[in-house]
Amino acid sequence: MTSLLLQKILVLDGAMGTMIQPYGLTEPDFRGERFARHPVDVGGNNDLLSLTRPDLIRHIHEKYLQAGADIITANTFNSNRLSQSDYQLEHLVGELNREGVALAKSVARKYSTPDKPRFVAGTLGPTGKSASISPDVNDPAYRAVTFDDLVEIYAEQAHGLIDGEADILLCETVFDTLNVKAALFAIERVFTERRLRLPVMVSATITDAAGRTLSGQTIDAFLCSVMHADLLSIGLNCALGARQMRPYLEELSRKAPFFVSVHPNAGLPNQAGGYDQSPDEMAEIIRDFIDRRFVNIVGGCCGTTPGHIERFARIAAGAKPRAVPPRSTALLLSGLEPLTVDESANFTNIGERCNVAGSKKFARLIREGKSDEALAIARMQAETGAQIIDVNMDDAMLDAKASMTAFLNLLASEPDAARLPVMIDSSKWDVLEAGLKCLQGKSVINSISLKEGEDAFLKKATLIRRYGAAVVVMAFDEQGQATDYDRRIDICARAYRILTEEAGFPATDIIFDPNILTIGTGIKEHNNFAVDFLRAVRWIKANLPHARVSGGVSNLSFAFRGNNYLREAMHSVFLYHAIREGMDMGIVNAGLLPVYDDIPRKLRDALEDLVLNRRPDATERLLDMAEEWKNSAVTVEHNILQWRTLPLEERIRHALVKGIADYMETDMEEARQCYSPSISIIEGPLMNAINEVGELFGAGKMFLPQVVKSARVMKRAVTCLQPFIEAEKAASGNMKPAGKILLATVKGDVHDIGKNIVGVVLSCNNYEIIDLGVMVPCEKIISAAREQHVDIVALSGLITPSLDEMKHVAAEMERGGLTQPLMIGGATTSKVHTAIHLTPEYRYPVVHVKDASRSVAVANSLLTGNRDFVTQVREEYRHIRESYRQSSASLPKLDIARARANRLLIDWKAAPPVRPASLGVWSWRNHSPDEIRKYINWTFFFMAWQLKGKYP
Ligand code: THG
Repeated sequence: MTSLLLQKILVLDGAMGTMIQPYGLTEPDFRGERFARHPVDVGGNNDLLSLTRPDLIRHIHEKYLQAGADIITANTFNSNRLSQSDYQLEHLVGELNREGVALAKSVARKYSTPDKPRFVAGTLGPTGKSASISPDVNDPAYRAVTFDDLVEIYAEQAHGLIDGEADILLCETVFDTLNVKAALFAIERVFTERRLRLPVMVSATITDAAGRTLSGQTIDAFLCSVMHADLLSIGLNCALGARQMRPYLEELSRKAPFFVSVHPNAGLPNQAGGYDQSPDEMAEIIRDFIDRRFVNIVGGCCGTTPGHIERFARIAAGAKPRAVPPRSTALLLSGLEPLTVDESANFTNIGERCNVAGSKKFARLIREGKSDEALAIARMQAETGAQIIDVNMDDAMLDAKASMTAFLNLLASEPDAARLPVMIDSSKWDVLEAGLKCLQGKSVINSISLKEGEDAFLKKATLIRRYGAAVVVMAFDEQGQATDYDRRIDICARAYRILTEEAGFPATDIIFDPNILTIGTGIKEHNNFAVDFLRAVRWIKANLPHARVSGGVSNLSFAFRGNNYLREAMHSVFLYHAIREGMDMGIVNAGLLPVYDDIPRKLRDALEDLVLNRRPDATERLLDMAEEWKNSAVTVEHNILQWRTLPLEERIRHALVKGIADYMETDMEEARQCYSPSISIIEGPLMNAINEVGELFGAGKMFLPQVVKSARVMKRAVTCLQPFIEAEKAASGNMKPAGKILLATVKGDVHDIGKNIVGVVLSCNNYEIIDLGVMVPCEKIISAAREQHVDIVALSGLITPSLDEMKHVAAEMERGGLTQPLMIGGATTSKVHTAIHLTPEYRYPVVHVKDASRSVAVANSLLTGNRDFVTQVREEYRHIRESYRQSSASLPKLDIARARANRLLIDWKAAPPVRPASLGVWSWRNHSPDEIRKYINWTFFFMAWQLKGKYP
């Protein structure tokens, strides 16, 4: 495989879902005879067709092989326990994978020649659940699926794919790096168990205008996170069209030490959710990627056909492939963003404050369960210059493992802090491992050592490697802590040898900590501790290539506890020397280090005497001086809080945009003194601020986790105000609710942030909300609507399959004789889709609601029986239908089939996780009004406030 890729560009196949659609399969087709009596619907479960319609799947593979694909993907994208459980078909996972691959293999063999061998990639999709984002707005630490769950799920799938004799494993459409890290972990385990190895490809999907994955990582942070794995290739697929992918592909291409693949959608989705970039158009963009030597493997995702693949194969033939750059010798880490630690980085600060053993305040907050305030400590460190955050939960009074998991999960919801890599600090292996299972970025384990001998050391190192983390190695061995120079360097040298030679650990991912021990204790044996550390740093840097050196700096000054200024000054002096010796990073109280040159000369000299052990009476002299400097400490915390002095509206804005909930209670209390009635605070300053969040998101200046956080702050503000709003309502004697609205995210869809916001906004406006939650089956919606006598039914959905489900609900409401108006909202929904597909199904008003802030106006208009409104909407939708009919009539025949297929995409491969976010670097300034209109129509994000009033 590798030798082939060194010579030429390989061609991957195109979409499966798009090709299945034109067959117009119905429920009985999916069931076949074998599943005729299966208790639940299986329609739309494309992977099942490998068993019930192998003829059809074989035919599609054949088309792609004829078009010239070198690699075809087996029909196994959703053949995992999690996705199949939606159809109660978990027990089929092994068979689906085995048969899916075997089917593809039998066709590939037929087309394989010595000149052009054909390969089958067993594809592993992302599953529908995220291991690093909470689906519950109210509980950011909650996870719908864990790393351990995913490892089992993926191991099962990998076994099936290997049983079917796949040539390659392809983890594609990665929207959450933690999910794919679990997949890679599982695959590695399976390879080890089965004593074999297959090439592994990983392909991520970028879903937002800021160029990030759904879980918030930039593309280079993503690359760092999976660089530990032995990959054949890394690449991008799905959500963005090829054109929008270009800058991210270019970046991957520049940095990735693997082959690079790309298989984009056929352009951006159109108004109806289909893809219509023609083979010619798309081929031009692919040609540019090839000419610029960005890629080694090209293919297609949603909406691409054998026609596309044929064009790509022709361009790829004879073209020069991209050259793979060598691996970096830097230590590369990541949170949501990447961090490079190398000679050019000077010194990397690791924030020490999220440590229950190192900060009384943090320990108290964790013990008392004040997680918001504990998180604020992480954020404060990031703001004051920490580049990595050390987290330590080792406390006798805590369940360290549970606390580590809870805090890291919570930290993931705090984008200002989650931007940074985490250093997981514990003396217990199970705590370290629990931490590794929470972090999508590339983290650092702090620490392991030879304390328990070589076997334990090797075993841990191997696992750390599999999890994809870097490691701090303390200078300890079976005899204990190294305190003198010789033992410090001997232990580090021994550990280095074992790690690099026996564990296959890359030297770049090793960080030595040759023990920063306390000086100035009055004990003579301690006097040379700092000097020995400095010498050890120099030796390690000169003799252990590419390894880094770190240490816990505050340990140095324990003897001067209570005199913070003196301690901080001592740290600065120490670091000044240590950095010159080559120390790369240190655990410090970031933001509290005075500048070396700013330390008064007299004090600095005295500190230097102590640190460098220049005179025997250094400690006494410093103690004499200590009183003088006792209260000089200046805290930085003061500066960070400057925004608190801004006027109220600006503070509210700041809190929402930055996602800071800490002061909401105070600010809302103050707002209530200035605004009356209380609801006007929501309608005024809060809505203004959230609108700005929407605009920033639209402009790519914020990314999803940040927006989610702002939504949480909004919710917190609303919670503060709610009792007052209700009291005011009661006082005004207007207790009668404006109406009763049923909210539900439709079956097959778990997204509810937008729906929850709509719920809040409506209930603030006196509506009684009955929220049925997510994944709500049609029957439940209809029976609840009947039994609870609701006035309006509101459906929400974020992913493409929800469009079909909504159509189903509308039809069933008609059949069930319901009369309530229907409101439609959510990312994939659009006015066009509503007009074309939903209105014809239901005779009562069906209205698409563009964003949460419109929901009140729409609901009011519907319930006050505003005839004009309903007539106007009907009229507008009728127009949309007509012009749509005309435009599709003018399409050439073939395209109609394709357009129809595209509109009805139902499988995951064909469904980007977040449609509107898939706009990429789209800037409205560069496009014609027509394109802009198209953009607007389908850019409905759950908070599409960004577009309000800005466009034609
Ligand atoms: N090497 C490695 N990891 C480490 C250490 C190390 N982790 C823990 C520790 N040492 C580094 N972290 C700290 C954190 C805080 C303090 C010292 C080291 C500290 N805290 C104040 C004190 O104890 O006086 C408490 C201040 C407060 O409560 O606010 O000094 O060496 N690999």
